[in-house]
Amino acid sequence: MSKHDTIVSADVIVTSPGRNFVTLKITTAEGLVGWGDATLNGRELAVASYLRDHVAPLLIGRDPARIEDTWQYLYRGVYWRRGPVTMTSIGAVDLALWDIKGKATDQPVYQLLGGAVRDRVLTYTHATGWDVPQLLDSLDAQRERGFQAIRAQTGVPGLDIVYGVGSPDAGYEPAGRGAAPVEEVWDTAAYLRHAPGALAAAREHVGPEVKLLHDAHHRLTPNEAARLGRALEDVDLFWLEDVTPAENQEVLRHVRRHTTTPLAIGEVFNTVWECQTLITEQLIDYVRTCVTHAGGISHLRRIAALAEVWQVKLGPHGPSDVSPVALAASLHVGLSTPNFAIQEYMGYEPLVHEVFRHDWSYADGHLHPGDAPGLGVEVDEALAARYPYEPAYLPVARRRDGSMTDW
Ligand code: GCO
Ligand code: MG
Repeated sequence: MSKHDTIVSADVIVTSPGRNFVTLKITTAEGLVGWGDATLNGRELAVASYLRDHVAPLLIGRDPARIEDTWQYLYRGVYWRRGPVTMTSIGAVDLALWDIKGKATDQPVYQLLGGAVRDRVLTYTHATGWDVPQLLDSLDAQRERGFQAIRAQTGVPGLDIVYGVGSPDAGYEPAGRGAAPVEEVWDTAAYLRHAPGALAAAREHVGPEVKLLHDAHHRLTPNEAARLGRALEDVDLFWLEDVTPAENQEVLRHVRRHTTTPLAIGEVFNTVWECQTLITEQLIDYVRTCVTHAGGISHLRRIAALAEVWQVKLGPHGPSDVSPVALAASLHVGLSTPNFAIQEYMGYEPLVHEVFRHDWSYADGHLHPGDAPGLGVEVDEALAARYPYEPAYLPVARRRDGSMTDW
């Protein structure tokens, strides 16, 4: 890439090799191609439109080397800013431009971020069971695959569908195909009666060394969260995630006063400003912002820098509903960022690995981004084109009396 290279096209690819992914492809006059992930589960086409209709035309003719200036242009230069659709779009552009810079300089992106500060990135995956024996089997299966950190979710007696619990042989996929969301029934009291015992059984089963995590998925009041944190203290969780809905950060003060169970929050946050109170008041131990949904590599690094000052670590979101391009980007940040603790890795269906050919690899409970120039992921466009978008939604949840609650 010479000093005179320019962006000549920015195309959006929506593909559904088992589930929907939105991918941005930026091409330069000198023939460099950069890939960005723009997948926002259940709202894919909103991001595709934002990119196609409002961002792509503005990128044409710009200097691909000016990553930070483009970020500022798309964020600060826009009056109606913030929010998941905007920030995911900016994230996709940012990832694609870092990919191009890596390819232009023949360096993996982590080298451009200052180089490796660790040899590999610790990862956690999911274990799931409708009842405790099934959960213990699932934990065993993930340990056999080498995982040393595992998130444990169980069914709740009396509830037919529970967040995070899938069938033992197929991966958990929260989004359901179809024209409308699935409606789940949720009962917090039943969950609070059951979860501490199930997690205590999980700890007893795996012994003290395995890192156990649990996701409450935004459903509790501050006091319920405080009580759950207390009830889980002997389980020695690595983290308890998303105890309360994201809107009111101040409520975490109450939770924090009552429990020392480590807390992780942030997968639905889109900017550093949304994480600010939680980080600067040390109300959390791990910030979970996703490289795609929080404005790309450039912005995730800003979040990491603020978090580092306050001894908060990064444990980014890495569900199967962001693409292998996003996972690659998160790993480049992980390898080069001192206060990066752990990367979520749910894994992908085999077909996804064919559409997104990646240099990152998994071994022995750890991931590595690989040493290919750029992010190290190439998209097979012909294969992607064979799997068009299919409408899919995340579920919604109702209480037993029929009123809506947080999913
Ligand atoms: C996690 C998340 C996911 C989300 C999903 C929504 O911790 O991995 O909570 O399971 O529910 O990404 O699209
Ligand atoms: Mg979560």
